[in-house]
Amino acid sequence: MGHTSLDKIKTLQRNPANIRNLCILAHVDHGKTTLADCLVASNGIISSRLAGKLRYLDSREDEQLRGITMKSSAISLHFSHREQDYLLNLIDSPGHVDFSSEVSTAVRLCDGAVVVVDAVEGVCPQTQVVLRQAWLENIRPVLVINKIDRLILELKMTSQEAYLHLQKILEQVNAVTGSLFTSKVLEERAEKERDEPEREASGEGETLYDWSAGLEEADDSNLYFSPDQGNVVFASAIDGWGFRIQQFAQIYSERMGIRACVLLKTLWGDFYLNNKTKKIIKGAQSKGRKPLFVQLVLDNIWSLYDAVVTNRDKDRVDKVVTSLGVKVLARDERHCDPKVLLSSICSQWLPVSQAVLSMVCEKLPSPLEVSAERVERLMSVGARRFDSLPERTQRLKEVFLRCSSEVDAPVIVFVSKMFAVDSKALPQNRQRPLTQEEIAQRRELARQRHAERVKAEAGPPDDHTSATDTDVESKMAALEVKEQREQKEQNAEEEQEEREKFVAFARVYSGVLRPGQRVYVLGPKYDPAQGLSALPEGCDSQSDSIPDTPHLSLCTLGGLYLLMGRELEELEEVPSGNVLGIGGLEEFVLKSATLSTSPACPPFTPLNFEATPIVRVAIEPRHPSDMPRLVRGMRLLNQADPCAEVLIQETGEHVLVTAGEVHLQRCIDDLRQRFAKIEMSVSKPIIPFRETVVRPPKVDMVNEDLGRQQKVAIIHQVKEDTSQGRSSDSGLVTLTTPNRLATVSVRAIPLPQEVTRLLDSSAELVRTLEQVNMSLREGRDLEVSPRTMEQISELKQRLEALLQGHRWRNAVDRIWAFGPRRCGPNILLNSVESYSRPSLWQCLSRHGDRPQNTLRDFDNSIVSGFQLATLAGPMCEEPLMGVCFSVERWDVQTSSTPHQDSAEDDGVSRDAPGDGDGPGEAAAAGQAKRRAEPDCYGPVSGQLIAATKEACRQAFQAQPQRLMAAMYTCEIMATAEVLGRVYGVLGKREGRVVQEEMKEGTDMFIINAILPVAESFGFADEIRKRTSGLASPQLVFSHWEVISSDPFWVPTTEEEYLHFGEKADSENQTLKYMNAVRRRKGLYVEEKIVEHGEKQRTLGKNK
Ligand SMILES: Nc1nc2c(ncn2[C@@H]2O[C@H](COP(=O)(O)OP(=O)(O)OP(=O)(O)O)[C@@H](O)[C@H]2O)c(=O)[nH]1
Ligand SMILES: [Mg+2]
Repeated sequence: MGHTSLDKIKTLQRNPANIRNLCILAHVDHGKTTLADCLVASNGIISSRLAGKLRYLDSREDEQLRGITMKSSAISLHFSHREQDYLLNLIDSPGHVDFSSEVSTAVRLCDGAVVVVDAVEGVCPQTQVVLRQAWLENIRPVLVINKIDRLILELKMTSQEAYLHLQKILEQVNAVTGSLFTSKVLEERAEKERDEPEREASGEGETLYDWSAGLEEADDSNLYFSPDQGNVVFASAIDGWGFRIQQFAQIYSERMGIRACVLLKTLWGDFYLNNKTKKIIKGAQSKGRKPLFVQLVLDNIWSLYDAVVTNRDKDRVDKVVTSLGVKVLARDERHCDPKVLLSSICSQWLPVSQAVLSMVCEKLPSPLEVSAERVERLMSVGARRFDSLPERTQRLKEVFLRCSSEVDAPVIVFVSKMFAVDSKALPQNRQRPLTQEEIAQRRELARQRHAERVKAEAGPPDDHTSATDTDVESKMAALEVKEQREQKEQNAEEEQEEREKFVAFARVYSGVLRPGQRVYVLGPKYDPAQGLSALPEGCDSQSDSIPDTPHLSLCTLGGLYLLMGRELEELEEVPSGNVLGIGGLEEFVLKSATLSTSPACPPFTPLNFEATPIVRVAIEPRHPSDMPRLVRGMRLLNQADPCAEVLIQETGEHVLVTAGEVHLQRCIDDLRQRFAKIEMSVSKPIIPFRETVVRPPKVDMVNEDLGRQQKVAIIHQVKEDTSQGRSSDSGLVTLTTPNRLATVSVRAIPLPQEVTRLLDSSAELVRTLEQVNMSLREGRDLEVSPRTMEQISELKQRLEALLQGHRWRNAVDRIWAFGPRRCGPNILLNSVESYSRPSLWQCLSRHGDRPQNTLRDFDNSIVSGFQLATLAGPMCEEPLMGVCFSVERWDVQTSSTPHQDSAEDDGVSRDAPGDGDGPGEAAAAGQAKRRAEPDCYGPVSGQLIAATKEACRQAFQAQPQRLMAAMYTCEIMATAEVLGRVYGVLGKREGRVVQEEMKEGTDMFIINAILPVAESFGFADEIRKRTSGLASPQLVFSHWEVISSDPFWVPTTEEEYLHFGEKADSENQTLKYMNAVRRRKGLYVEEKIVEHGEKQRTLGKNK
């Protein structure tokens, strides 16, 4: 097939029934880009000889160097199938975990996905993740089992073994899909039951729970991958072949005279061919016969590989070539690499592009077939219910479903990411080829000139010719001047426009998009109800100005582009159902957005990101004067990457947060070479920690029971004790505000681990709960889906179940707030006896029977103080985690005249222990002034915030403090020989092996391990080096873990003195971590650099 013309694609874009938007998903290195190459080659964009070697869609230099894809990129292909022309908008996605956010951006724009699985490695962690992502976005997957050549050449399996192996892989994939399906069905069933609670409440007798009931009813026939359904391709992308069993069913039905539909049903499965009767019979395995699939399909492929690659048997090759009717070029035949001949034969016999693309056309839905369920899910942001959206918004669902390109259809577009392109790469800036006319004009001039010269040489010129000559000369001169001018203009423009241009990666869901069109940009928090009421009736996106509406702005679209891998082509219009690039949005869209001409359109639900950005580095320019360029560069980077975050920390550092080491490297390269173009220094990765408290230990450092021993000396024993506010033994800290009007007593209690984990994983839900409460307080009812309500009540129940024991009696109802940022894994508990405030869970009770408690004045100040205290702890100003602050006393005096006499016994801590934070000092300074002017403390609320914060910090310090480290999980696949070395590297880096098992059918071991993030830098590289590239781990953030050693530990018992000596200067890992953070943040670090110099010298000599 030749290169498809742009006009052809434009025509195809208008027929949504024949458009397929699809992405290729898989675990890293399973061959997505190689497969994409084969598909691209089928359109003549690259040569089919280079398909698989070029990796055309990996257009970045570092992608080619590292051999992994780092961004998703799209290309539009044309394919003819059953006399119909199809347009395929194909998106290749990366498989490396660090870039899984790129997968999310790709999946959102598609209706279907090609899931690729390596035939040797089978289902890997990212395979599961991408299947889940496809499932969450409601897009239909088809399967390609790739790299089957490895079974033949690498694992040297027989065709029979390969068949069993392939069967197993298929089972694995289906098991993943099955579990996703089951959980969904059960969820729906639970929802249905919730919708009918009344009936059940009045139900006669007891209802028996039969959880499988929903499963039986649900239709799962289309769900699973099965070769006879036509949604599985067996392939080797690198050798260019691939097939569905349909192809073989067709061939053999003609050859053997068996109906194709019968063959189709039996080609994959436990069937064999009885040679005598020529009948297909079940039970191949029990009778020890070759299954049909082996006999009719695999054996052919195996013998081809045998003839061409293994034995290089020329006669047999010739025979095969003739029997298959393929043409082989002589140079392929003579080529020293047998793979060349192989792929030349295979790509004609069973072209992989044909198999995959026909499967895509048949099995993946067109934009017209988008399901109502998917539309509703896209349109209902967060906790909002679809049916609570305004009427006009709900009507848009029809528009979605119709995918209409009519004139009056509103435009709806979703931008899933912004990507940077060199401005020179934009079609309008590209050096365009000369048009035919221009070429003709130039040719004519050159010809004339030549003719003149010849004439001039031949004889003296007469008047006539000289006139022509000058004429031509002047024309040429004019042309040259014009060219020069153009060139100059272009250069000036280039200099000015050297910047990167952003193109939005988007899809049109309805209407027709045109360049220069004006559309609304809807931010993620835009509320259509609010927008509709704010905008006057006749006002639409074409109006010049619109009333100020929150999260809504107007913009004019720049150019529209067809995405062709590395190139962009300009388009005059893009009808509904297509994936495209949009220029001119950089000022309006940060990372993703919804565009529409109708203010009734809701913003689409945010993308599901699987990766948590965790690796952070501080960046500064080499030359301080480059700072503005760095800031601009970082802003651009933030826009260009769906997952990277840039922020300026309180300390003034410019910080870049990325998903992992590879991602970090890519971001830094981008910053250096594209966005900032300056020299800069990058700090070592900043490792995040959390601060927490634990129960006092029962044993000392040498595992002796603390109760039985006498403390020998308490020299270093928490010195601050004396300097603190009224802190009793049990850790209750009481502070009074400087104006002595309010007093709070706070105690810090460690939360049970499960509670912390639950809160950490439910942050989103807690945030929703907070929003609901906020709106209740403001007196309006937020429409929340029953599902969310159910989740909230479930959270409450689980908390109740986890918080047992007398200490936690009624604790869940007494929760005052979560923090930091109102949704973190710390709890503020109301234990003030005289204060019963409205419960956090009041949204759960029905409207009528909500208790009418009111908030005390300054309730919010306590919450704010708590938020501040949990945001940065006293150990090294990292956020807290798993701490409960129980407020046991809170008195507010209403009198506005402060009590002057008792200033001396004021309980406020004056010397806040070593953390030099603002409020403590402010309070001290305040006190000095106080006598002079009684009203100098500022608003009471502010004082109370400071006092609460300080009380929380001191209460925290009164407990045994610990750091929590972020942990990665990683799955390492390694062969038995290198297993020992993998363990060695893991051990050195304080990793723990959780599980180790052998992968069936291979000699690979799969090791599951946990590794602290702090020790992970360079881990992947080290493993790769130590195992000569055989093991390659992928690190995924997993959880937070308390580091058991106490950073403030000093020996106190006799045993400890015996073991560690008085100085106890053995290594304290936690202290090291803590001091490293403090040093980085410019906080005071208590360190003795040299102590007893002579002694150390003697030690050194003796060594
Ligand atoms: N033996 C064999 N190797 C293959 C096949 N397909 C791809 N490969 C090789 O597998 C490696 C990875 O291929 P890619 O296409 O880059 O894999 P990918 O899935 O795009 O990788 P990421 O984009 O980084 O996730 C390359 O070295 C390919 O040559 C195949 O069918 N057989
Ligand atoms: Mg790739």
